[in-house]
Amino acid sequence: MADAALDAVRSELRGFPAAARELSVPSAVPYLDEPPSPLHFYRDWVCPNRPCIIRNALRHWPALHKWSLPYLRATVGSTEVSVAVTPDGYADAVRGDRFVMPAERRLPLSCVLDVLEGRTQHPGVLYVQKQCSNLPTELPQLLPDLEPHVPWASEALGKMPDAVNFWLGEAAAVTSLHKDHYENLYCVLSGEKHFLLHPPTDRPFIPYELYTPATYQLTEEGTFKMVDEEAMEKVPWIPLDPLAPDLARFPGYSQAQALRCTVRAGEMLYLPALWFHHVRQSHGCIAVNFWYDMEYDLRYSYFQLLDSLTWVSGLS
Ligand SMILES: O=C(O)CCC(=O)C(=O)O
Repeated sequence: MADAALDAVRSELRGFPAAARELSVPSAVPYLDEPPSPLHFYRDWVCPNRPCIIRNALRHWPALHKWSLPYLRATVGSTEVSVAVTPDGYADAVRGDRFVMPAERRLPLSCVLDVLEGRTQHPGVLYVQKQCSNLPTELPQLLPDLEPHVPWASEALGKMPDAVNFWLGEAAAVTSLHKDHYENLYCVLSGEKHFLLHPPTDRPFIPYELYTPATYQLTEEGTFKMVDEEAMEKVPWIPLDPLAPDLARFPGYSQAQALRCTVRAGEMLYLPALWFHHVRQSHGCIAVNFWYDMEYDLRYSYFQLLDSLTWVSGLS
């Protein structure tokens, strides 16, 4: 009897993503030619938790015309920034039986630019990606080149961003599949970013496991070692690479449907809270994003329920 009930729950969970997709998930990420009004943004995109790519929203930012690797060298080349360094380009990702975080190095931005421009070599893969408002805290000289927030989004959401992040890295730097509790406005200033997305409703097909956390350490000889973070609790993370999914191990993922999109210089992706995303980029891509904390409303509670049911029913 208990087994039959559990099977019924699993079957409902497996049917749920397609039903949700039919109701409200687009088959491709739509484009807007102009930034929406606060009302339209809230009504058409935030409320239904739907992504879109907005064109012409950054046209008035000097950054769009000015930012390039030589410009960054001239303006902030001597400024020290925090740089994520990994042997294979994957920061915050599952490697073997560990969840591994990057080695963090403080380097003048010119060192990163030297690597990006092929003037010098550095062990591993470099990514300026510290997600703690590194734009205002580490590179405040760049602030006059853009707006401190996205006014129509701040008005729609009734708040200011929690973080404004600056991203600059090598083509090999990849962000593994994950989700955040932020309404994310992701702006590309130079180059392009390739997003692979899953709606939160695909959760029953997205595997999670618990991993011992570890951090890469870069040795004097330029090699990497993984050091366990003994004091940290185990981390739930997604072991699947959506670009080469191991369907023998995670057969459920074959039923998930990814949306792929490329965000080009001058475009802004609205990535709704709780959407799963995997991100790649062109070499030397420069981007800034605004993280607005999500509303912890009923949608959040329903997602938590979906997440818990997926875990306890053993679908994960
Ligand atoms: O640009 C990237 O590499 C990752 C972006 C991301 O994960 C985020 O904004 O939440």
